[in-house]
Amino acid sequence: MHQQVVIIGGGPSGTLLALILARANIDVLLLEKKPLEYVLSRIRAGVLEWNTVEMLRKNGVGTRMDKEGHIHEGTFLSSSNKQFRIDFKNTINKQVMVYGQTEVTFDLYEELKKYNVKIIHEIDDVSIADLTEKISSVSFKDVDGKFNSVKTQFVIGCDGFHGVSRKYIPSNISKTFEKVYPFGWLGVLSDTSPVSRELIYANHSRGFALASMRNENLSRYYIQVPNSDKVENWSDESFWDELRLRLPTEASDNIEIGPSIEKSIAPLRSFVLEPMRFGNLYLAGDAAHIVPPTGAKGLNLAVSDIHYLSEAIILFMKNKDRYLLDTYSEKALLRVWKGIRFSWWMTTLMHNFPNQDEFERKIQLTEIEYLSNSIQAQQSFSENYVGLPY
Ligand code: RFL
Ligand code: PHB
Repeated sequence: MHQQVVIIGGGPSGTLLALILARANIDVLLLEKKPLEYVLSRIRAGVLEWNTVEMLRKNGVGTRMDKEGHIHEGTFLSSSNKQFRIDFKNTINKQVMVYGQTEVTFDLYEELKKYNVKIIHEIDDVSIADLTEKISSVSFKDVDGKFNSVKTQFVIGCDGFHGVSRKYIPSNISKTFEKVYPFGWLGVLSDTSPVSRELIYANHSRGFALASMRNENLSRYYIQVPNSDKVENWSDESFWDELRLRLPTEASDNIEIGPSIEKSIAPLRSFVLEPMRFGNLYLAGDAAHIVPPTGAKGLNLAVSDIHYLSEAIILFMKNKDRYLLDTYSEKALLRVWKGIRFSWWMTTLMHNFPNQDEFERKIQLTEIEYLSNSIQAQQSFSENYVGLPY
């Protein structure tokens, strides 16, 4: 088998790239480890930067998002049970879209059907060879246990943080940067109406909490928990009790509670691998970098990688011009690091750190108070949250 491009991983970055390339008449094979139903049931991100919205629209996957998604012109932050609002529209005349990653992924898979893109699910044991030759090869085991090998000009690693493709960037030419935070997020999805019309990021001495949503009848909440905690330790009742304590009073007084339909713990980590390319292998999204979810940047950084990478592959296929391919890693990383910085800053600002001393706590509260009163600080927050330009 021969393909112009083989993409490993069918999450948002892999499917978006497959769609953009297919629309440019480039021959793509998409390999995904999990069954489609599993991929489509993962509950993840909820906030899309405006650049992400435009990328989806431009590639024919904006219709349902524009109908069912919700535009937010601001967000609430709180500390010590008092909330204030940062207005994206007033500060920088921009906005974000609240539309679940689950929905984005569904729309991408639906659209891919129109372009006859070859997608193979439930593959395993992927290995890559000949990355510095003109033609490379990708081998994998299919669902029937049969081994396959595909020759290709481009291998794209979109297989997330636990994927295999990152390991093919040799350690003598690469460097990793990592920060593991001493807490995780316990997330709950519930068929209840959201407590607030916009998100609330709450700093509280008991730990961080986030009130988010998917639509009028579906809420998504998170609370900070220690890394050692387990989902089994949290009944629905204990989750709601803890959430109520951490959210600002005007929200917690009105919260609607109900049974959880999903409950999981995600660890928090910042991670970057440099460079994002070796020979014919290019990495994009979580395969190359991870952010803590506090700034809502992960999915959005995956989309900006795909913006740069798709332009580079299309330019090469059209004109044999390698310039954008050769500068992809550098260009993508410049934006990635800004997302890494913002999500680290927001995580540090909003969470309760074990062993945090009184001085550090005072600084944290002072920074939140500064943010609540300074239009300049709010402009900088908005600019980063809504998404820096490509
Ligand atoms: P994904 O989504 O992890 O997809 C990778 C795909 O590769 C497959 N795979 C393999 N396939 C073939 N062979 C192998 N060896 C493979 N190994 C893995 C996997 O099955 C999977 O289908 O990476 P991608 O596409 O780069 O997308 C990244 C985003 O999913 C991620 O950054 C976001 O979900 C992060 N994130 C958020 N991002 C935002 O922009 N806004 C948010 O509000 C936001 N909230 C969140 C989040 C992530 C969270 N968790 C669970 C970590 C909230 C949470 C709680
Ligand atoms: C979510 O709705 O899942 C969500 C929203 C904002 C974040 C992280 C997660 O910063």
